[in-house]
Amino acid sequence: MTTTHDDHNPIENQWCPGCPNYGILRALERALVTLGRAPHEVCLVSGIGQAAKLPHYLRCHAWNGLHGRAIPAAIGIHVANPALTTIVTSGDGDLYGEGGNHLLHAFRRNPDITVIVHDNRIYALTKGQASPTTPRGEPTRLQFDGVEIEPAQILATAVVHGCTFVARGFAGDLEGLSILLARAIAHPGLSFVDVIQPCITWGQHPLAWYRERVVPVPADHDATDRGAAVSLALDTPDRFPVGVLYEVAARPVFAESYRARVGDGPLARLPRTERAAIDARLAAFVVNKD
Ligand SMILES: Cc1ncc(C[n+]2csc(CCOP(=O)(O)OP(=O)(O)O)c2C)c(N)n1
Ligand code: SF4
Ligand SMILES: [Mg+2]
Repeated sequence: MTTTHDDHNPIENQWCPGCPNYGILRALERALVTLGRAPHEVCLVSGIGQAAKLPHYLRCHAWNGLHGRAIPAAIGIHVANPALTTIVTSGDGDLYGEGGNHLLHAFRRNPDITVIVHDNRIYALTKGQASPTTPRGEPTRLQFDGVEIEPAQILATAVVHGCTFVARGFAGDLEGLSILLARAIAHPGLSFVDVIQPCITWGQHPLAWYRERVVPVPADHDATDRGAAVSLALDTPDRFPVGVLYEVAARPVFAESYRARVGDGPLARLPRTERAAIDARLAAFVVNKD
């Protein structure tokens, strides 16, 4: 039977009571159960921040590493063992700021992983400084007179760079988010979901403010139309279209040709001859062995 619940996890939850991060945690758990992924088949990967603590609270494999470095770790994990369902779950500061470079190139590389961004539009763990998605003019705990620059348009950037599944979710909608996450995880290739996750401690707006501004992606939106997806992705201050913005047939996934050569199993179980070949290449690559 598939259970991924946190009840068996001895780690005490550090999030504020009522934080919408709990909504993402529950939605992800529900999505994994819906898809029938057992705990040992899932690896959650994160960097640093409030959001990045999520892997502590689900019973499955986890890698919680350096600030901004979740994406390369997740790609490595998935390439080493494609049987794992590898999911990055981290914050806007972590994935758009510190790790923005990695995310940009992941859109191009198309590894078969899912990236879930808890987008609270601030650095919450460090008490509310501006992040790449803080709206222009919004005051924060550090930018007292308001942020001076426009926010980064990451969803549009994802579409432009060939990400084949781009969606926005809302942490205040457990049912809708769990369905969206299940769809994202099932999508072959990189699937990217920006989840609106208001920080109720350091953020400028309560959950209710966002609830009023969340709208479904229009029923007549053609999610295979790149131009329409970019238009929909471009943020406006007063509305957040939630749902799948862009979804097209997967293009070749990262390391596909390598996998075609060595098979689908974990690298650790490769025949000795193949491992010896990898060791030989690494040895040739390492110039300074001291
Ligand atoms: C290399 C490095 N730089 C800065 C920090 C300090 N730091 C810790 S968490 C964080 C921001 C996290 O923001 P976000 O990813 O949005 O997560 P949130 O806390 O908002 O969920 C920063 C700047 C750090 N830990 N490591
Ligand atoms: S500080 Fe904000 S993001 Fe962090 S747990 Fe509290 S409400 Fe959630
Ligand atoms: Mg944040």
